[in-house]
Amino acid sequence: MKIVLATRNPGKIVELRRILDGMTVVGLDAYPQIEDVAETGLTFAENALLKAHAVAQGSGLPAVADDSGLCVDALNGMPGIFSARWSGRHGDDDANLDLLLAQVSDVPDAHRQAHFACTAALALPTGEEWTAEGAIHGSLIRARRGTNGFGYDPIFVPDGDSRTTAELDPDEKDAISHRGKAFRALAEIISQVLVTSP
Ligand code: ITT
Repeated sequence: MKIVLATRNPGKIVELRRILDGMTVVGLDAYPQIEDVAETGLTFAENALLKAHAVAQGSGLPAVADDSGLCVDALNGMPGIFSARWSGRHGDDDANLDLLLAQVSDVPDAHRQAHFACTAALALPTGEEWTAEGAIHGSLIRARRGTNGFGYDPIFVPDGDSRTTAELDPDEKDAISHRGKAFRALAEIISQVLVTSP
């Protein structure tokens, strides 16, 4: 049984193919007729389910989606669900990161805590749905370090490490990341659901 990855973010696609290794996953590029879904929800779970359902309906196959973001304590949890479009340009990682760094420039080192959050969603063409969540806690540095990963990785240092998530090897990031945790939990659900599906 094939599963469609309901994301157009190239950084996520690379990570999800690694984390869901062993499952037959196809990208959205195989379904050019499926249009982008407006992320109108107010939570990661609502947006992840919106994306997964749209792609399950459009493809006729089980679909998995991820809604994720960086939640900064000093900004009351923002950018949160707006992480991909924080600068006003959806998916402009550089502009989003620069704006966030400027916004927290006056925040002292002791108060720069943040976490990445992810809700992973599975939807079937029948309308059934499941979700799983993951988070990773850490703090923000003041200038980019590292070239791995994507998005805000160059300024996020996980608790217990001195490297940014952009300085971790891909496998190291997957082992502790919000996305790794959420999708490993969802993978167990996927295995059970797809085995018992007609
Ligand atoms: P899709 O909706 O097509 O999946 P998207 O990029 O719009 O792609 P989201 O709405 O879930 O996805 O936004 C996720 C944003 O959160 C992403 O663009 C980054 O800015 C940030 N983000 C999420 N996970 C991250 C990670 O592992 N490392 C760095 N930044 C991350």
